[in-house]
Amino acid sequence: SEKSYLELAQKILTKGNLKADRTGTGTKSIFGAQLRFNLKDGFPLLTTKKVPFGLIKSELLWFIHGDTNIRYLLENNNHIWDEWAFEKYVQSSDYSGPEMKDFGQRRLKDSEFKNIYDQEMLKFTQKVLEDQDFANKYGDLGNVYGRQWRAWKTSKGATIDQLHEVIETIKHHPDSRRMIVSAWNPEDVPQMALPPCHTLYQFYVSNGKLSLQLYQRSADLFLGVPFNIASYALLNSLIAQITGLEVGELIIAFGDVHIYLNHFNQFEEQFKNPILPLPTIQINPAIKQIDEYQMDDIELLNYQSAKRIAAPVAV
Ligand code: THF
Repeated sequence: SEKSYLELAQKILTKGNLKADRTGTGTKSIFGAQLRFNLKDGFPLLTTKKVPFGLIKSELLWFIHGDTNIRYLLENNNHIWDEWAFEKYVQSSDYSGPEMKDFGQRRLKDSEFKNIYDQEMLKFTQKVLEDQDFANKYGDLGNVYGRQWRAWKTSKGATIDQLHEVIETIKHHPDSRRMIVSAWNPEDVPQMALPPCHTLYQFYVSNGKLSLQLYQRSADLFLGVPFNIASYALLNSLIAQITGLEVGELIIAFGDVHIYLNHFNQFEEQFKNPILPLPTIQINPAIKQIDEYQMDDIELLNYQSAKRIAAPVAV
């Protein structure tokens, strides 16, 4: 529930271990925690701050379609993966603009640099939208979620569509204990800019209800986790509909669950806001195949929330 999410945040702020991290920002963290959401209670979008559901929807459809190129996200005004593509571009020999080394940290500390960075980023995203060859080369994030879910490469040169296979198993062998999709591919990890944070998920069917448990190895509690909760709740609902099941529970098991040092004030602000009744989602009942879902087929209803609370993302 949202209450347990906020309690987890309190616990990390008071008892978490201070740790340096890859991004140079610094975090407080604990290792191992679990959140449970009964999806019958409503759609688990946080209400103590506004969470942009449209971005969650387009990101999830991007994964489901097996797409790994940020162009689709940009077409839907979704910029949450821009930095990871931009980083590849500025490190390449095709980039000849101003020095962008360490842009994730520098844009927070140096406003003059931030202006230059924003201009270069705008040029980059426009080029991805306008130039298909450039998009193919620099918009693609490689072997990220969409690839591993829909086209996992085997040692024999074939591919495995894990998402399709798991849906077939839910339909035909719902008691199976092997309904797993893994995004963690040890062969690919060394070459990846960002190895998958939501690593592996499993389905469970009982009493006509579909439940999903996710293992998340690394969790940015303020920015990422609200997205991840809503994203996997939505995935579970989309699959429940095409398999003729009701929704059950969403469970997230965390590995390193952390709060970045520059998100502490945001949490203090969020704690003051009351928890409001949950929204619901409405899915086009005509859709019977996972690949058919498009943006218009999914609608969020009755979302009440506090205001958005802005926070910098660590790259
Ligand atoms: N890296 C870090 N440091 N945290 C993450 O949560 C994260 N992700 C993905 C990949 N790397 C990550 C990207 N997901 C936002 C939300 C999710 C992201 C990245 C960024 C974000 O900034 N959300 C803002 C709104 C942004 C906007 O309006 O454009 C918010 O207020 O929620 C975890 O999967």
